Amino acid sequence: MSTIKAFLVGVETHEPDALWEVGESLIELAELSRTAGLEVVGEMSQVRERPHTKFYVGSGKLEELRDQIVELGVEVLITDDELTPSQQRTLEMELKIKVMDRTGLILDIFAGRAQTFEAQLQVELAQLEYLKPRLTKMWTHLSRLGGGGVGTRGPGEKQLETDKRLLGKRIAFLKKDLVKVREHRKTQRTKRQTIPMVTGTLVGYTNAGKSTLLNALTQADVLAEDKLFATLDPTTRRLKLPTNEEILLTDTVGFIQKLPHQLVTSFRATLEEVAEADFLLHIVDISHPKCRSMIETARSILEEIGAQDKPQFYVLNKMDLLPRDYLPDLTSLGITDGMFISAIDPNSLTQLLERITEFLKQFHRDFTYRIAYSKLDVLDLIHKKAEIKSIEYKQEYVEVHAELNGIIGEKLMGMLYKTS
Ligand SMILES: Nc1nc2c(ncn2[C@@H]2O[C@H](COP(=O)(O)OP(=O)(O)OP(=O)(O)O)[C@@H](O)[C@H]2O)c(=O)[nH]1
Ligand SMILES: [Mg+2]
Repeated sequence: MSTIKAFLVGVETHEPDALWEVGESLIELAELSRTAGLEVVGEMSQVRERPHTKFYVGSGKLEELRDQIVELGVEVLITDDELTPSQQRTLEMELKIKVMDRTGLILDIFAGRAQTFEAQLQVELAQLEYLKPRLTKMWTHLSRLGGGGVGTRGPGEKQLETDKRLLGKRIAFLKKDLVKVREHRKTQRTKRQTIPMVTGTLVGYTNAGKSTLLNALTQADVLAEDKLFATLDPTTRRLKLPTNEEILLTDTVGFIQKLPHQLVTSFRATLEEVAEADFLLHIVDISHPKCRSMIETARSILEEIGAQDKPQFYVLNKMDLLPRDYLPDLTSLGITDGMFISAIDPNSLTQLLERITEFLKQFHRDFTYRIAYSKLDVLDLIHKKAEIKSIEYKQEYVEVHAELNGIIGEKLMGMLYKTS
């Protein structure tokens, strides 16, 4: 099978506190390209104050690019930043090959990965939103390539009107469908919550090992592989802690720098699950040279979805790949609660469970319940969820002093005094 030859190009701007240098960002772009099935044959970068408004790179670099494209037989050029529709069109006209940007590439990977109906709708919506402003340009572009006059209302122009209308219709249709799917999921989630449980979400940079960890902890059967964005759809599994308490853990889509805003918008519902969890397990590939930037990127995405203040426990994964006797300093990474593990080492998993239990204990509180004899089912739940300090059987009710997670404690209280 012959693969498509891709050439990568990036621009380094002089932002004072940039997290990613262009070289590192291009390494990641190469991984994304391979994930999308492309063969990377070369790359080039340029330091500029900002990307060139017409060509993304300067005109001198453009000439170099032209030479490289011929020499290496490049079929597609991929830029490390999102291009404006007109930059993309101009580059295609100048270089006479297909030009894609980082956003288009990520959308492509997502499209190939979406498994559930909801994820498929979300990806298609993001793709169409991305395409919408480009459609106009595409047609003028094509009519120009075909030698047709620009500015006259030729067949291309009419076609464009039709396509734009169809696109608008499809977008509206997808949005409606998504509302329905989400309502259904919300009902499912509420159902799940009838037995109160603490919920945690695995978050972190793509390829950090989130799915591997969920699989190892809960024998879930989630696809984990050495590719970016292996997971798109959230998966929730029960996890039993050493105290016998059961919690719910959700694995979800990974983060990346320059995450396309179209995806953040259309995946908002998936990301909201992150925001609704009681706590986060932030997974980091600690063996990665850019782990510090990955942590910062994940933090800023968490902020964007309003989850920055959730209690967070850091799981510093892949310690087996670190040099012997070397552990990075956690305080310099801004981490207070965290632990080094290797998701492929069962011993470190046992220790991790103990640490998670300990971490969750900080949210424990003392509760006093007075339980009418007609509500003994709640007493049953308290037995399962709490450490019982004392229990007294009085004439009218059972009085229980117990220590348990504050969120669960409140939920149980609600069940007890619900009038219906
Ligand atoms: N050496 C080593 N490899 C690991 C460890 N944990 C995960 N991996 C590997 O890292 C790769 C990525 O793991 P995943 O679990 O798919 O990562 P993820 O965070 O779910 O990634 P996305 O779904 O893409 O966001 C896989 O090839 C795993 O086998 C570890 O502790 N040590
Ligand atoms: Mg995954």
